[in-house]
Amino acid sequence: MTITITAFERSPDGGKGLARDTRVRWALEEVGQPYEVRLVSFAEMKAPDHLAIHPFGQIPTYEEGSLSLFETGSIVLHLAEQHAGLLPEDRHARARAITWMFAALNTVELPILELTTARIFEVDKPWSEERLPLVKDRVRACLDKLSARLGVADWLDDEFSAGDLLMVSVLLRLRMSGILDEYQNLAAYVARGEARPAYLRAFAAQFAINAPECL
Ligand code: GTB
Repeated sequence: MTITITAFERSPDGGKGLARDTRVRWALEEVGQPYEVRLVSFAEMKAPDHLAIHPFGQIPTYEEGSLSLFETGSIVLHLAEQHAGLLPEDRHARARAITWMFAALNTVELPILELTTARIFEVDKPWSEERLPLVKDRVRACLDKLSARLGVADWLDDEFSAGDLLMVSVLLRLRMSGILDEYQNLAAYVARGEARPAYLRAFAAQFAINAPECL
């Protein structure tokens, strides 16, 4: 059955792979599933046809036959449950990998999103200069613990899993801030994720659509 996902007609990040369709593309590549992409404009995202699939009018979405999904975490979990390659067979190891998926999206991504808001959308506010260091410290408080847990391991729980896929994707958003480079093991962890052939294919596919035209 054909899998169709949605992505920005043109991502505001100019092909850096930070929009969340890259996470779904990466998961699809890891499990070896071919897929099609329906590109949507901001206006199309808010129109009834798209809202019927995504109640909040966002990307990515996932369609496969009569199944429609939204929420990146749910889409990645669905793929990981349907196909080998992203979740271990062992029951406990599988539950731990799913726990890391939630940790990535519910614990680590929250302060990182707050930092993005502070750096980009609040930068012209009179209180921005005072607030930014506080927000950065909240990110560091989280990364201190993640870094301590990862230690010298390659992945969060032995084998690469959907937990790593989401955690690496979330940490990638920090690169521009320079904070990731304060943590040698996390920077190496992200680089390890980015070096996976499945990530490279996913990145290239979104880049082909979003790269600035001058390149
Ligand atoms: N919780 C949802 C999920 O995980 O799927 C969140 C989905 C979401 O935020 N989608 C964004 C969206 O559709 C795109 S990824 N935004 C349009 C809207 O809300 O109207 C977020 C994103 C956007 C832009 C960049 N960028 O330019 O760097 C990076 C990430």
